[in-house]
Amino acid sequence: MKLTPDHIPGLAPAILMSSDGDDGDAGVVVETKARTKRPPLYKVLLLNDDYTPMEFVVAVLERFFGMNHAQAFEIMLTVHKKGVAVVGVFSHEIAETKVAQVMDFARQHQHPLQCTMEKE
Ligand code: TYC
Repeated sequence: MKLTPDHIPGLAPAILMSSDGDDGDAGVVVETKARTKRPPLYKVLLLNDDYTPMEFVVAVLERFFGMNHAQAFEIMLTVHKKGVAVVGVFSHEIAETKVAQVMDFARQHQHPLQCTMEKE
C-alpha cells in the first residue's frame, strides 16, 4: 500500500523521497510536522413559534448574545419572518451554554421558544 502523510490527520509532509520502485513503501523517508487544527465552530439558531412574545425574544438576544436593542429587534424579526436565524457562532462548549441558558430562561417564563446548535 502506498503510504503518504495525507493518510495521517494532523501530520504534514516535510520530506517525501521516491521509493525504489517495488511496492511503493520501501526507501520512503517521511518527516512529519505537528499541525494545529482549529476547533470546530457551532452556529446557535433561534427558531420561530407562534406564542413567544416578540419583546421576550428581543430581551433574550440582548441578555445572552450581547446585542443592542436595534440589532436584537432586527434578528427577532428575521426569525419571525423566516422561521430561523443564526444568532451567534461559538466553540462547542460556549454554544452549549448559550442554548441551555436560552432554554432555561424560556422555560422559566413558560414560553415555548426553541434554541438549537449545529456544526458550522
Ligand atoms: N412569532 C412570534 C410572535 O409573533 C415572535 C417570535 C420571534 C417568536 C422569534 C420566536 O424566535 C422567535 N409573537
